[in-house]
Amino acid sequence: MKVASLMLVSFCCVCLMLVGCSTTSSASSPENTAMSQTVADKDAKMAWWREAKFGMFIHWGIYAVPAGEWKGKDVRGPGEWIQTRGRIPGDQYDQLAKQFNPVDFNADQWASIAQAAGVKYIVITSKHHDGFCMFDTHATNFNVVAATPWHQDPLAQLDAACLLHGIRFCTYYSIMDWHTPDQSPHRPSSTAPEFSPTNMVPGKNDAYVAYMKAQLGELITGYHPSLIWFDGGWVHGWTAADAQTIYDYIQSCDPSIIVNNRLLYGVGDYGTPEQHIPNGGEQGDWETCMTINETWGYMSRDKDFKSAGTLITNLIKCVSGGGNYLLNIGPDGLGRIPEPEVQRLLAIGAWLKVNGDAIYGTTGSPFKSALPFGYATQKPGKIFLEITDWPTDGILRVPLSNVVIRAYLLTNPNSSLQVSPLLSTDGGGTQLVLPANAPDPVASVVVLEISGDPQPL
Ligand code: JFZ
Repeated sequence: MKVASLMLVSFCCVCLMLVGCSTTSSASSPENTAMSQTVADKDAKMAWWREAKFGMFIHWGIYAVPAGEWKGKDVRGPGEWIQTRGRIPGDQYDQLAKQFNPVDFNADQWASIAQAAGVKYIVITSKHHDGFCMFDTHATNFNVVAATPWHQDPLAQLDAACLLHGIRFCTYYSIMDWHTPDQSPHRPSSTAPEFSPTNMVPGKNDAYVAYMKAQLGELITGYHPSLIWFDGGWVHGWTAADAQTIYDYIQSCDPSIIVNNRLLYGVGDYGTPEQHIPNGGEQGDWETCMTINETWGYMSRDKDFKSAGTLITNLIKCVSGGGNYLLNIGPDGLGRIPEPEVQRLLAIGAWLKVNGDAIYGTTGSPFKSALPFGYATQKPGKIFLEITDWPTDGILRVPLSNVVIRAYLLTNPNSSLQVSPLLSTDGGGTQLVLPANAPDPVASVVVLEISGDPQPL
């Protein structure tokens, strides 16, 4: 991993010399880009991400300071939306930067928690809709190094810590920007503006795209993200040409960078269902992003945390549907990951430590429909059954016609389970005899070794 990342760095530098990740380079046409990425190119680019299955989203910015409250009142909506939902004028919102002093931030601790949770990549906000930049950028002073008393670059520190902990560093970037002069608020007002959805100021698309390129160039060369997660593309006047220009620019800097689909207009590498897990998955590559409580950015009053069991089941459901799970955390204004979030992450990690073989590097369920007892994933020659409803009669009926070479519990690989084919009068398939008690209270994994491709009934 370290070697790979270092190679990536040197590769990026070489590429910079050759292609010049330059803000002035003109974009190639959309047709060129679409054709220049072959299926094989895309498979190679997506390989690590398809194996990773589990990522950690981090929403962190100066909105963590008000934490969902403005002038003593609760502001509805997620914490990172407080500026528009609270109708906070820019000159007042900007003052939050002066209060952002996260003295408890510890990049190594965050990366250790991510590693213990079993995530393979993190995606952290470099700039959210408020326009505040959480990295050292020369394109605006509205950034964490220049505008806060803290004067540190958390993304640089996390990038380095992720490398040490074997985790891919990736970054989120919002197209909508409530701070740039190139976009105007939905309802401008000096006392109670409503920002979202913004409008591109007529004639300013090129200027804003140049600003984005400048910042993305800084991020790519300085922090070498494996993936860029765009968002907030619902700006009136954001065009397909703008989206394609940004995608092409990123590819020109480093063609190994994965881009999600929220540049909009069908540009990008994978789908991003939000806050739900599509039943049976989606076509192509996809990743469900989800909050661990109700908010993305820290909100002190939001104590509505999903249980560890729900989160583990969600991860299994995503992977069984062929997708990834990107689980969000919202660190507070002092740089602390809230304790209930840490507990849940560690619980998922403990489950993955035992059962990770059924998750990482697998593909989705081979079965034609949902299984009554839980979920399934597969690797060549193996089917993993993640059993969330342990059968009370001790018999697991699997709609599979393959000869099962051997079946065992992942917790006990040396002891085989009794397997017998079911009579066609019983619906056919295979039945397994399970121990009376489930090894895991949330999901226990049975492994079926099979020959040939799965033959689901
Ligand atoms: C967006 C952001 O507005 C939000 O703050 C957070 O960053 C989240 C990950 O993404 O929220 C969205 C984006 C898209 C939809 C809904 C909320 N959508 O497509 O329904």
